[in-house]
Amino acid sequence: MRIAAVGLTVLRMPLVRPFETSFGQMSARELILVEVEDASGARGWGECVADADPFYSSETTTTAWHVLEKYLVPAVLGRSFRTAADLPGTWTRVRGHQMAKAALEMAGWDLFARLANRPLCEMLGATARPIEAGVSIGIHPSVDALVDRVAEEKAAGYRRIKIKIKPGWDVAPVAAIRKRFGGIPLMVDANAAYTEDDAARLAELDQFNLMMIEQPLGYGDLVRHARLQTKLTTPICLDESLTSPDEAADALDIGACRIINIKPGRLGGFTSSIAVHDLARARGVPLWHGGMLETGIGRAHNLHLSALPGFTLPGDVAASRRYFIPDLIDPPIEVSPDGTIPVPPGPGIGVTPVPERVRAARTHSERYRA
Ligand code: OSB
Ligand code: MG
Repeated sequence: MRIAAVGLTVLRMPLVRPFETSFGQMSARELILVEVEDASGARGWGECVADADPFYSSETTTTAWHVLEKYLVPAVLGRSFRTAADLPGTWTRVRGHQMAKAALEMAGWDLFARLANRPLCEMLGATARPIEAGVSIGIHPSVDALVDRVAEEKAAGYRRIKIKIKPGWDVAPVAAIRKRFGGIPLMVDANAAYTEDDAARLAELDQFNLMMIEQPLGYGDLVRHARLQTKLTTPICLDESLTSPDEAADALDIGACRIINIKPGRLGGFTSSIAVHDLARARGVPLWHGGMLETGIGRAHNLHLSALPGFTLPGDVAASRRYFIPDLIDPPIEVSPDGTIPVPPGPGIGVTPVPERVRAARTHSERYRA
């Protein structure tokens, strides 16, 4: 495939309800939609998961735009590729900026799979299968409101509940959920809100038999996570800390985590995500697919990657309507009553953005030609 043009569009989409984590509250999602076009006019799409603010990671929509426009898009424009796996080789000089890199690589994968007339999951080495879906529930104003929300999500069929925690919102909400719903598959995500001094507090969570605690400590704290894991029976899962296959290998080598969350945006794309997948699978480490409040475009990408066999735990791959009504795609991603989501069938990611909805959400747009 020869990349003849790349389009970048900044979109701002209101969230159905605010989403609160230890790093703050979000009421809208800002994102960059990436479109790559080959000489025949075929197109592929990707979604950059960097947010307006550098709170989950250091990247923002603005930094991603800068790096895409100045470095990544020029690296691929006018060039021919045998496979989308060769795109990252053109930008090895660019350090960091994983989300910007991932968005362009993933758009390239969609185009590559469409040109081959095959579903993306097959190009990634997977076979389509129903994907087990879990939900991520934000911090709520009260424990009662949270418990009501868990009841709704359970009724929708989701196979695992994750709640966001932070100091002062941890043991009480978990205890309330266990009391009301018994031994449901339950986990917590701290988004780096604790320090090693909180080890005793975190160990109080051990009594609740959680599947895991996600990213309790800072993003650079691999050694501290390893020390913390020796004090907890609950497995630690890393999210923010792992931005490359080497970091994932280091984390496993030193015992900083027992479970890994894969997000292609955080890891710099599918090629790097597959490397982490293969590493974790070879070592018998459970994996699941994380989420970044994606629209249907990013969500479809995530479902295709989730079909790889190493994804053994339910992922944050929920229905579009939990975040956006309407979604960018039509029909939206829906969850089945059994708590699974089908991989969208058809060539590529299997879905395309609805042009009027892109126009309605667009704040800025550019097109670059070879
Ligand atoms: O830590 O997994 C996270 C959303 C935005 C940023 C970080 C995270 C999240 C979520 C939501 O937990 C996952 C989703 O449902 O998309
Ligand atoms: Mg997380």
